[in-house]
Amino acid sequence: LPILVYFPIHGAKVEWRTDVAYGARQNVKTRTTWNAPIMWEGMFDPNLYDQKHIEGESAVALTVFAVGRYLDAYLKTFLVSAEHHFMLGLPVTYYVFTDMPEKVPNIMLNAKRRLKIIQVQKYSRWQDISMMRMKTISEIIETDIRHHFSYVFCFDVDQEFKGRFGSEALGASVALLHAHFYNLPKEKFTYDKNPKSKAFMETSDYYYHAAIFGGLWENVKNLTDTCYVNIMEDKLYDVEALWHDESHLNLVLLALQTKQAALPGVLLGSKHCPRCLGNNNHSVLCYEQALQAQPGF
Ligand code: 2GW
Ligand code: MN
Repeated sequence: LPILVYFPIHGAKVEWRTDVAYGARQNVKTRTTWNAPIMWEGMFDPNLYDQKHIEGESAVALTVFAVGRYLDAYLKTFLVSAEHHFMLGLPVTYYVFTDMPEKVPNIMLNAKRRLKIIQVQKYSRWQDISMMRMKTISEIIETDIRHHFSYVFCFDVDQEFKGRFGSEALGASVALLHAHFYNLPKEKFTYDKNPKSKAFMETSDYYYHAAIFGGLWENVKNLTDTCYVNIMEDKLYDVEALWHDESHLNLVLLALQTKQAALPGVLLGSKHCPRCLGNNNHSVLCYEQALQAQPGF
């Protein structure tokens, strides 16, 4: 399976073992056209990465949401399998977001690993449960993660680790090629195609799966901020991207790839905004106020 694409930005360097890659498999793209490494199963030497990151004590935060029935259905399997496969040997803290903190299972954790439970509301629409993760992740990076960790990875809970997911994934910005689309022609990619949505895009090189993304906290903060602002901007106009947060993620990764990412904290603004009416005060507060008026949110 395709694993991860790193976006080498901010001058980050990733060591690369092409000898292993070419020995193991032929005809596999290991670089994007903008020169980001594409990491495939079996093409790297885990010891090289582990040596560097265990010595450097690279600390990793993992965010996962288990709201409503997803808690009983998936959380235990996710966490137990992560303890077998995710960043073994490194300090890891799981940030579990749920509406039912008392129901989070008790898991035996390896040394240097912790679990924090944070209560969140349960949005009535599942699309909002999924999309509003962007806001919550941005907030927890700001208030907590950035003070303790260099890296943060954000996961869907309906997943089980079946093999190593280790320090080779510690790139500056990391995204996952969608397993369903990685071998399909671009025309099949399900980007948002509604010009009214902030997630609208025509074409790109890959279709990314929002079930896993991560990197240095600064980059994940920028990414989640931008997605959140675009999601809220859509709400003001009463549109929703085809695949929700995943559509927004794909747009932001395209922007990153072409170095046109919206800067952190830059709000797109709207002269139609009911709060500021285009008087240059447009901020996240506008969205909060507008949303209170939306039924069912
Ligand atoms: C989601 C859909 C339908 C009903 C319930 C939920 C739900 C999601 C829920 O009741 N509780 C909950 O905690 N979630 C969280 O949102 C959970 O962490 C879950 O993994 C995540 C995304 O929902 P999920 O896994 O059902 O969506 P997928 O697997 O169809 O995923 C892709 O598309 C989504 C947007 O439609 C997201 O972008 C997701 O990241 C993608 O993998
Ligand atoms: Mn999922």
